[in-house]
Amino acid sequence: MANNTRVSFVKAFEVLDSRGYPTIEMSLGLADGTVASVAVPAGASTGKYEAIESRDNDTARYEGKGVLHAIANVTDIIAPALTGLMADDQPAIDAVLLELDGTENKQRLGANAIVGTSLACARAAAQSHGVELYEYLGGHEAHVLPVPMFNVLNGGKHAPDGSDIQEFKLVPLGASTFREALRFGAETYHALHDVLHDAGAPTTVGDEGGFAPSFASNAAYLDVLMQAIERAGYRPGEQIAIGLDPAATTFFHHNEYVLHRDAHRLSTDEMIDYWADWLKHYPIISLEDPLAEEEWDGFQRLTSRLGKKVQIIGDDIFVTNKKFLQRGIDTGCCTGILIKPNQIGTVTETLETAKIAQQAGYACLVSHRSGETLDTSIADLAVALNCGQIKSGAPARGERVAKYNRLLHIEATLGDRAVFAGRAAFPRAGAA
Ligand code: 2PG
Ligand code: MG
Repeated sequence: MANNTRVSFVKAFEVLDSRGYPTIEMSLGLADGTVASVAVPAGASTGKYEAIESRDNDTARYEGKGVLHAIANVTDIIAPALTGLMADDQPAIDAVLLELDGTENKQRLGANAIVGTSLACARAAAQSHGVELYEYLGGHEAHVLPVPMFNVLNGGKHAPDGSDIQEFKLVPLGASTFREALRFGAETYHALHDVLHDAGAPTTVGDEGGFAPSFASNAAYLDVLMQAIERAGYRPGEQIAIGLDPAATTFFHHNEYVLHRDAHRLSTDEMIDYWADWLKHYPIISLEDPLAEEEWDGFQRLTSRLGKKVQIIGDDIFVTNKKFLQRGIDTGCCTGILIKPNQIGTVTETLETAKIAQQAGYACLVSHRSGETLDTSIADLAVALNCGQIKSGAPARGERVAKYNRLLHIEATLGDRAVFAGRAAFPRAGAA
């Protein structure tokens, strides 16, 4: 049948995410018989200004985290408005969603209902046109395989018994293909398991599949990471560098950074000194949310001091929102942005924010959420943007490796056209 991308139905179901909390799975049909499915992730260390996901707050079910209201919004409000529209006109679809919601932060319909619908339209349109999602979103130029950042030590809100720092990541920038980078990461993850085991530390894992031992200082986590890189036979810094996401908002209390592991309470400038010291001793190439989300002045000082040595990524401070990103660009805060579609709510807004970042010379790091599903849309998004960086947790656990495995397939499909971003993805890092 000739492709006809008019939306014929939109359905939503309540399913569980990787943490065992409810989320939305959607299926969207087109007039030509195409049916696409997507599932929506959920964060734990969420930024204050993220688009708001709809939760039922009915404490009789799932501790109030049910999504039946969001599903009713899809069935009663979104589906009737979208039926008959062309799914391959993404800007028009997303404009309808924004208008139906009518709020600044998507609180009426819920960012979970909106992002699911928006992504399902993109996926259905790609299928109907017979192209891969990355090509549909990024066009024929989409060909760069991102450097994966493997979160192999989990802490903060993702593993409360682990470090204060939420994520310690392996960045295999010295690999020559994505497939090789994945092997570097998995081998080092297993070496880290052995390092921990030999030290008598537990090898239980946190929300993103990384190990979550309890050590006496935050730097001790970097030390085992360095040992693991070497034990796996790789050269730290050259083949595998380190990325951090402290998610500093989560330990910022009453204007102080409270690091329980180190028994420290630090001012903003002392926190900046702390990171500067780590940069001297470890091959850290990427630093995300090193300060709390409202510390714009602090971010400015930190970026002017450290921004040439390491990429500074804004997650909670920017929340994939072009308004906050623009403020960061105008005032010299950060040198890159985390890109999470569910933080802003639609595909169109996500692409727009990424484009603004790229035009300003800011790096884009495409990201999963700590609560995930088997949905792999972010893998395609990273290739569509040619941005060269993705994080999807450890190279273990089904919902994490689903994205990495999807990238293996994309690399194979692109064949000779595939380029692995490698060190070139980090032009802002490594200067003296
Ligand atoms: C982050 C994310 C993903 P969460 O802070 O970058 O790792 O965590 O999804 O809990 O916000
Ligand atoms: Mg983050």
